[in-house]
Amino acid sequence: MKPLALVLLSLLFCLSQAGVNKHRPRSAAARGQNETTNPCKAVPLDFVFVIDSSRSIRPNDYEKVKTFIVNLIQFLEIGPDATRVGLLQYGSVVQPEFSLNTFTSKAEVEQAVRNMRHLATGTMTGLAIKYAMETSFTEEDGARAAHLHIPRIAVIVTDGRPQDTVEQVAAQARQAGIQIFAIGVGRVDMNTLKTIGSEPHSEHVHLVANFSQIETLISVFHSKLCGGSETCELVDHQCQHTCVSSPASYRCKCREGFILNPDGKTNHLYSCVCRCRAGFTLRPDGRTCQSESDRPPHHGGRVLYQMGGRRQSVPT
Ligand SMILES: *[C@@H]1O[C@H](CO)[C@@H](O)[C@H](O)[C@H]1NC(C)=O
Ligand SMILES: CC(=O)N[C@H]1CO[C@H](CO)[C@@H](O)[C@@H]1O
Repeated sequence: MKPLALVLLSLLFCLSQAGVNKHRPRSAAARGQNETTNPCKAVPLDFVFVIDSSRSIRPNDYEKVKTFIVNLIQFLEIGPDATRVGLLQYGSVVQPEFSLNTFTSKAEVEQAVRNMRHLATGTMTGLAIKYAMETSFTEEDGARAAHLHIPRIAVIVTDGRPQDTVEQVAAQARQAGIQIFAIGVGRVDMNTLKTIGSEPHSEHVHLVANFSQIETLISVFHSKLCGGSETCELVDHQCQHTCVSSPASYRCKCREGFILNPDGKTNHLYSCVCRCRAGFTLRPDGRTCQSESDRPPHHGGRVLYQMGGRRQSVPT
């Protein structure tokens, strides 16, 4: 299909760009200048970092996490009408550092990240996800209204086993429309990461050997958030047939012969129903049309009218 081919092409383009960057490393500042002005197609996001600040992280590793965050935000366009960034860290408790509406510029966010202090306590990952879902992604805390379809993204960085349960709360957060990237560093259990991250896991769940390796994920986020990505890929769009991206939003489209169900969602999906010709009405199943004048046949066979009122006999 054409749109898919386009997406794949732009993804390839972005990946090859990331490859070029790897071979010619530049300073973060130079990268920031280029990537904010140049290749990143700026889809606005509500973007919250959830950072493990437990005791097991050594001080210089904690600095590497900060560097990772600072490098990642370089290719986001940050502003009240563009991408908003929030951050919380967690140990035994959740410590919100700044909300989606705290800062209006990249420089401010960067400064706040550099000023973060290591908590060096426990690993209450479930509690942190709960906080993100119930507080960080609310309109009071600066998230934009759900009907605007601004992608809600949480990036969780953790180095260890949670001391609480994460499975249920993470599922709730994903169901609430938060796309979760789970990044594990070191001896993290891959299955735990998978219970946190969104599907497909190949894109959302990443495990690296140590904190030096976390930088390798920058190119993954670059290709995900820039260039090739469109709103439909960044949100859980819930279209039954096709999702069509527009800047900062999307609409659902139905295949030929179908229209969007005027009643809205059924089973959490923007469902598509058969488009009936004049003189035909939709049957309750949503997939067949029925002539307004026709009476049921007397002998054998039910008569159905499908796909725009074309007549089709089905043997009984
Ligand atoms: C981090 O992991 C990589 C890949 O396994 C390894 O080559 C590197 O030496 C490690 N770095 C540190 C500081 O342990
Ligand atoms: C397109 C663009 O902004 N290119 C710039 C990338 O960064 C280098 C080094 O800072 C500049 O010389 C380019 O003009």
